[in-house]
Amino acid sequence: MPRFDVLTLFAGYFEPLRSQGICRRAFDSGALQLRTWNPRDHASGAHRSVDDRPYGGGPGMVMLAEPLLGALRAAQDARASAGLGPAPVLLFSPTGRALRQPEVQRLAASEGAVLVCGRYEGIDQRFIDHYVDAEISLGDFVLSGGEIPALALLDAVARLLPGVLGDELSAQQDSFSDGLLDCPHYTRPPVFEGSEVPQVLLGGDHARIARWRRDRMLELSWRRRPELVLELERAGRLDRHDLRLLAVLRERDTQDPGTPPAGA
Ligand code: 9D3
Repeated sequence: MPRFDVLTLFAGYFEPLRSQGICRRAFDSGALQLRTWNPRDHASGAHRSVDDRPYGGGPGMVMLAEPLLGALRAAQDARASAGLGPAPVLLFSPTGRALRQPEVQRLAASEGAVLVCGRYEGIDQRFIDHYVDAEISLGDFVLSGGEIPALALLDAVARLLPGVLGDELSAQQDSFSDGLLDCPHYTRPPVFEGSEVPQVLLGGDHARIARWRRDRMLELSWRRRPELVLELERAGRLDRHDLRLLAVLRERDTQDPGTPPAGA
């Protein structure tokens, strides 16, 4: 049952999580716990500043290390009082490594973590050097702070918790498809604007359907995210049938260089 302690200047971002959708179910059932901590409550001086101008000059403001440390200590003390062991401290930062599903799976099976949400141009490097275990990014685009990445992580964790999705198969399918993009899906009507549903899906041969889906996952992944396929290949996680299809896809690439997969 993971617990997350979030250091943020904007606790309001996390309220919708408690009141809507999958995450609400996770909180209501006690499968997920969340507490926010505001560095401003640990700031000193008449103005309770949480940021200041950067040494060396330049635009923007930098988050002060001391209020962050005050909030971190309060969070860690509360976790210890709740009988939890030391938790990893994860900072959301555009310079971090992109979040991936294996890390989400590890967190869902753990006691949780302390999540630090940065604002402004960044936070004092000394806080990172002394207290942060890992830096996580959501991808190569610029946000105004770490709150939305933290929400994304919490959502990704919540849907993996037992009893939360209601449909345990969906989470299982994640691990089957682990590492590949999903296949296309179809539902009624059988003909939409002249396009039919692939025949194999209407036939009821479940082994054939499973293989078709796996083939489409591999094919789509090879086109759009070849590095994902190469990763599975290197890890020995493609079966004989996968490898045969991959050989066909590679052959196709050499014959039709019109649409080379990026980076393959
Ligand atoms: C001019 C340099 N900027 C980096 C591109 C500074 C900067 C911009 C935005 C520093 C921090 C931020 C706020 N972003 C986050 O805190 C953040 C983030 C993101 O912007 N993109 C993807 N993932 C993340 S995780 C945290």
